[in-house]
Amino acid sequence: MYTQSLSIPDAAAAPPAKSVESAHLVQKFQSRIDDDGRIEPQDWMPEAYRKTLVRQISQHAHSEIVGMLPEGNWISRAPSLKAKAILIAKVQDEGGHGLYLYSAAETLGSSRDEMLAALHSGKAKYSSIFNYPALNWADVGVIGWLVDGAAIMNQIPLCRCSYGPYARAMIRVCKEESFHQRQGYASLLTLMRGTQAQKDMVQDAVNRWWWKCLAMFGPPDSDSHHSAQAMKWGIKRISNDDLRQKFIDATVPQAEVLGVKLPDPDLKWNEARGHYDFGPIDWDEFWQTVNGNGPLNKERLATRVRASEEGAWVREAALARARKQAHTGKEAA
Ligand code: FAQ
Repeated sequence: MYTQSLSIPDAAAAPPAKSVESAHLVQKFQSRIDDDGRIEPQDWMPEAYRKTLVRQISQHAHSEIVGMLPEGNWISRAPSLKAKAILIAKVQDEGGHGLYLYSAAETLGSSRDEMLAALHSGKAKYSSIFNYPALNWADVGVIGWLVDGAAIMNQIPLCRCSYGPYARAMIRVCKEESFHQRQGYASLLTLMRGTQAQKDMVQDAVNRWWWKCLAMFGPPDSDSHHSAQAMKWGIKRISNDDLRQKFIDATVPQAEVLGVKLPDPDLKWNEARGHYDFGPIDWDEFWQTVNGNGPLNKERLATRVRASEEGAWVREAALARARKQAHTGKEAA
């Protein structure tokens, strides 16, 4: 259902992998990447490259749609009509990002049904960050400022990813994420000009989200088992640790303008390195969350499964209509 995948031979019909992945094809493929060219859906690619992309793009798509939940929860409680309209648009954009990304992954021969089944069964991952609760209105601003801010930092290099459909999808996603980050920051600026209780609310939200945002970039380079190959294939352009550092360096001055304190006693400018030093990240907590044991993993997944079940009739109706239109079209021709 819904697949837009191009005609890619299935595994049974394809010749044995070793003969297909001849040294010549591999070399041609790698040279194109080394020359900063793009790989398109109809091009030959190693099976491992295809699998890596399906894994990363589908995880990314799942993150976008699960990522709608923490802020979506606040739409009915937004403090003004304007704030509500902005939040609806923002959450809707995240759903759109999921759509572009599932479509990009489908060009690699994976159907959306397969990818969603992997999400619903708990087999597929999505970003750790969305397993934490948005407790008050300041959390919504902090998600925009820090979570979208971290997402952009990670995603801008993906606009130059070697796989064409993913790279092109990321260009539009990044433009929209940039608006998301600004609206979050603007909302926090408003709160920081308000009462002491509002300022405290912002500080509390920053305290709870800061470290989780740093972990979004993935494990340290030394523990990142996919990074080396993904860099060679031009999927990743900047490593997890380097992106994390870029995010910290960019965010510290923004926190100063806002008037909040980032909750890290070790955070200080290192003149020799030309970067901010920062304290240790709790990787045990990160892996607990990635492996399904974060505060809201079960709730988030249950909400997605329920939404899918409750929306089944819409998908069936859309398919029935498409079939009817195709049939009517044939008769008219
Ligand atoms: N959460 O070897 P690496 C957003 C897993 S979008 C969960 O370093 P890789 C927009 C990783 O999958 C946010 N799992 O892996 C928004 C792998 O496990 P596997 C999502 C994580 O792929 C904002 C294992 O750890 N963005 O926020 C995480 O080279 C606001 C080893 O790691 C993307 O997905 C994590 N944080 O690098 C929406 C961007 N980190 O698969 C709503 C695209 C790592 O072997 C509201 N993805 N893991 O079982 C990427 O750039 C990469 O996949 C990384 C991980 C950087 C996430």
